[in-house]
Amino acid sequence: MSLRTITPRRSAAVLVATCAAALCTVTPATAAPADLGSQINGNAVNRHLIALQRIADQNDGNRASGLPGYEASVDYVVGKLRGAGFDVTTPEFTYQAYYLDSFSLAVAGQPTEGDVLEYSPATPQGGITAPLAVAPVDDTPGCEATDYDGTDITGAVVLVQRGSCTFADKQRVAADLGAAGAIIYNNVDGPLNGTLGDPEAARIPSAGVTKQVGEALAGQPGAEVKLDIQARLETVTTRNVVAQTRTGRTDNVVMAGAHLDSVPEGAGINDNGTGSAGLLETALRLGGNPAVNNAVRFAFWGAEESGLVGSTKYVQSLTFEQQLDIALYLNFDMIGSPNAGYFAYDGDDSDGVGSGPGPQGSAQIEQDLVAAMAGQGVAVEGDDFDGRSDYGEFIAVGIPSGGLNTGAEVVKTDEQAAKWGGTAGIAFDPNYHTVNDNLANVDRVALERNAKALAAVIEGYSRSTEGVNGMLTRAERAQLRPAQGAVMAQRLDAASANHNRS
Ligand code: DTR
Ligand code: ZN
Ligand code: ZN
Repeated sequence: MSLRTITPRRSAAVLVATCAAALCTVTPATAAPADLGSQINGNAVNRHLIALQRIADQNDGNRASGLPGYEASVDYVVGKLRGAGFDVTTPEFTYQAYYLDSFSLAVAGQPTEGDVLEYSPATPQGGITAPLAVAPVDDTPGCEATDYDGTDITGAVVLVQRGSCTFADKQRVAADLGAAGAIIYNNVDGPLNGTLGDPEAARIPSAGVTKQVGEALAGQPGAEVKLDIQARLETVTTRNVVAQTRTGRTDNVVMAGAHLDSVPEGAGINDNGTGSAGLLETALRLGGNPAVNNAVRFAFWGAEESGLVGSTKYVQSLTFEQQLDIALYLNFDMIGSPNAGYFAYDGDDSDGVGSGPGPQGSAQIEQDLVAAMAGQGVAVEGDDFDGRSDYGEFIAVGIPSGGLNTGAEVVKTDEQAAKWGGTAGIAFDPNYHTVNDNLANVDRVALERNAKALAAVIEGYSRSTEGVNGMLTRAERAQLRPAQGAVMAQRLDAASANHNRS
C-alpha cells in the first residue's frame, strides 16, 4: 500500500501513566503494530458476527437503538475493548424516534398501496376523509403557493409529484394553503420511502405512493380519500461507544467508526454488524497500549438508522479545538454484502457524480484505501459522498474522511459482476433492512478483505497522517533536519565560493 510509513529511529519505549485517585500505575506500551492487516483473521471477525446474531436472537430479533438488543451489543463491544486495555466511554444522548403503528389509504373506495413519510403527523383515530386535489405538474410541483393558483385546496388531500424541493417543503406549502393531508408520488420507479427529515418540519398527515399509483390518482380529482396514519414520537435515550488507545498523540487522533445499531426489522448482521466486527477485531489486535505516534479512537455509533443521530451528536458535542484534534475519520458501513461490490468513498470527486469532494485530505484517504484493496487484488470503484452514513457530520465540519463498503440496495451491473463475481441484476445486498439480513447472508471473503484493508490503513495512519493533513511525527521532523542542514551547508559553500572569486 502507498501509505508513507516512516520507521522511528529506535522503537519508542512509550510508557503510559494511568492515575486513579492518588494511585498511578505505569503500563509499558506493547510493541509497535506491525502489519495489522495480515493479523486480521476472517474467522475472528466472523465470531463477532455470531455474537451479534445471538444477541439479536435473544432480544426480539433486532439490535435497534433504544431496544435491549442494542444495549446488549454495546455491552459486548465495551467488554472486549476494556479487556484489551482501551480507555472506553459510552456517551449518552437522546433523540425523538418515530414509530408507525398502522397506515391505510383508500381513494374512491379502492385500497391504495403506499407508505408513510417519516415524521408525518398521525391522523385522528379512524383517519381523515377529504376530497383529492391534484397539484399541477410544473417545474416546481407543489413547491410554491403559486403552483396552486386557481385550485382551492382548503380541506383537501393534495396529490403532488416528487421533485425540485423536499417532501417537507411540499407538505408545508399545502398546509399553509389549508390542505388536510398530502400524497406525494414518485417520479421514478420504485416506492417513495420518503421522510420529512425532522419532526419539527411535519405539518399535515403525508403519505407516499409509486409513480404508477400517483399517475392513476392524478386522473381522479375530487375523489374521496381516506387516509389513516397512526404513529407516535418517543424520546429515546441511547449511547455511542468511544474507545481510545492510551498511547499516541491526542492532538492528531486517527478516528474510525461503524454504526452498531440495526433497523428494528432484523439483526442487521451486514448492516452493520460487519463494519462493527471488522473495526472491533482491528481494535483488539491493536490493543489499548500500542507504540503508535497518533492515538487511535474507535467509535461504535448508536441510532445511525434513525438519521445518523449518534455520530452527528458526537461531532456536535466537540469544541472546534476538539474537532481539530481529529486528524481524519474512517467509516465502515456494510462490508460483507452477500452480492458484494467494492467501494471507497470518492474523496476527490473524480467520478463527478452527486455530491462534491470531501474535505482536503479525503482524496489521499481514498487513495490509501484503494491501495489497501489493490494489494489484495481487488479493484475498487468510487462511491459518492452522499451523506448516507456516519461520516456526514465529520465532512460537514471539515474533517478529512473516507471509508469502504460493499453496497446496499443498488443493483450490480454486468460489468461489476464480470469484475468482482456475484450476480448481475440483483442488489449488492438484497436483504438490506429486512429480517433476512442475518448471519446466513454475508460474503465472508468480502468481509475479510475489507477488514484487512481497514486494519492496514488504520495502522498506517497511527504511524503518520502526513499525506492527509501534513502533520509530521517526531521521527519525520528529525529526518527533515539533516536535509535542512545540507541545504544550509550548500548555501554556505556557494557563498564562500563567490567570496573567494571576488
Ligand atoms: N448502510 C446503509 C446506508 C447506505 C446505503 N448505501 C450506502 C453506501 C455507502 C454508505 C452507506 C450506505 C444504512 O445504514 O442504512
Ligand atoms: Zn448502515
Ligand atoms: Zn441501514
